[in-house]
Amino acid sequence: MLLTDLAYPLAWRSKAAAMAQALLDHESYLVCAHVRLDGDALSSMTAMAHFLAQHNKRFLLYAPMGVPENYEFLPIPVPVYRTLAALPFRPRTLLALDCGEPGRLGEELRGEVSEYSCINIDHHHGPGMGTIANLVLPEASSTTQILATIFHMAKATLSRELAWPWGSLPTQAASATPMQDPRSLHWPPCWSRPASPSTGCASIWKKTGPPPRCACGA
Ligand SMILES: [Mn+2]
Repeated sequence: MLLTDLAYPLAWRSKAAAMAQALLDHESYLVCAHVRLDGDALSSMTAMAHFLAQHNKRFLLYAPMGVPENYEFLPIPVPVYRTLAALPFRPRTLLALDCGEPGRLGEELRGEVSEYSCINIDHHHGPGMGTIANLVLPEASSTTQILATIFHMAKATLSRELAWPWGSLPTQAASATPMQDPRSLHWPPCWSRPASPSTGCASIWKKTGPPPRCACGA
């Protein structure tokens, strides 16, 4: 068995490839997860933001309760909108991550969920709520593990921004190893410095503009 067989389980690959194609087939996304973001939900949203930016998709991140205080040190690459009333454009497709039922999306989005077509990627038990694509794998340790397989099948550029620290956050949080403070590494996206085209952040900036403050604290 190869290490890649563990990281990207063979049993998931055809489904993940179909999901990758579904993500490429649509153009504008409202990316969300369950309310009260945990490490997996926030990691999934952030990694997905980088993936969608790599593929020149329009997208917005939405979390009605915002980013929890204990994750505020993480550099989020784009603004996180807390109300649907303030969105700069109307996305066509809901991309629900780490959440398989409308009841966990928060009251505001739950009330509008029927107005969107929905792509759902989740590891919780249940049928999922995807109407145009649905990938629910309860055997997965996290939604980020499913995303890693999807991105692998999509031949996504596994950039530093996409892979770290979000992809490893749930694993590190569950281990006894203290997580390194990302602020000590000083890598983009840091909003206080010009974005380099090589970081991939510049393409995100073009879509949504930088957030109002530097997420890394610099
Ligand atoms: Mn979760």
